[in-house]
Amino acid sequence: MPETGDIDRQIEQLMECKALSEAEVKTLCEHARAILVEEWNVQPVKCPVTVCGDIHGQFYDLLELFRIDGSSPDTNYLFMGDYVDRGYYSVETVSLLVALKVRYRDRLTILKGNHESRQITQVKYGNANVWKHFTDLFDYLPLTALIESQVFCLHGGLSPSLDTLDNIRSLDRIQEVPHEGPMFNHTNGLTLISRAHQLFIEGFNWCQEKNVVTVFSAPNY
Ligand SMILES: [Mn+2]
Repeated sequence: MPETGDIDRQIEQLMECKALSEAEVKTLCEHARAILVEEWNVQPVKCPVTVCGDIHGQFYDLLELFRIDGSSPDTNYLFMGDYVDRGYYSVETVSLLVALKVRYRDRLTILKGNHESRQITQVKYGNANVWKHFTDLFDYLPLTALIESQVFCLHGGLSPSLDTLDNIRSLDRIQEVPHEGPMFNHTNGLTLISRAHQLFIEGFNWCQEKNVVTVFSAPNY
């Protein structure tokens, strides 16, 4: 693991929206991979936690989120994917979240979104090596999280072929999880599914008789 001083300096720099060097990104991604490989397809998360939707490179809206709800690590965060693309600051945004993950692994959970993949991401991160370091790391991001065994969180939705959390636990990690099935909450003793991916101007939307909430955290998208 990195020297605390080094990673703290990097976080400070990233909070000013200044990108890391290629060498720093390489090391950071190596440290992050060692942490993420230990995490689960259904990563357990404890309360209290603030759950966030798509950020899409909107770095200053991410800072605003930290301002409103408390900075990391004082507030625990769960991000449900889509850190990159579309906004101006994809590299800075994903670098900051990964650096925070490396520094405060138990305080921050970062899930995989559909943009965290080689095929989908449009950003080339300024430099082919930096792009490779990040996209190689994305393979290790957990697919879903489970808050206090009750609130199931994921980026998009569920495949109809998945009925239980154990189905997901047994998945090969490098996979997208599409649409959801209505019996899922009841069968798994869940109270709520929380997902991102879909734009709602208000930032969130309830559906399926309040069994599902969509969270979208990129304002003025
Ligand atoms: Mn998405």
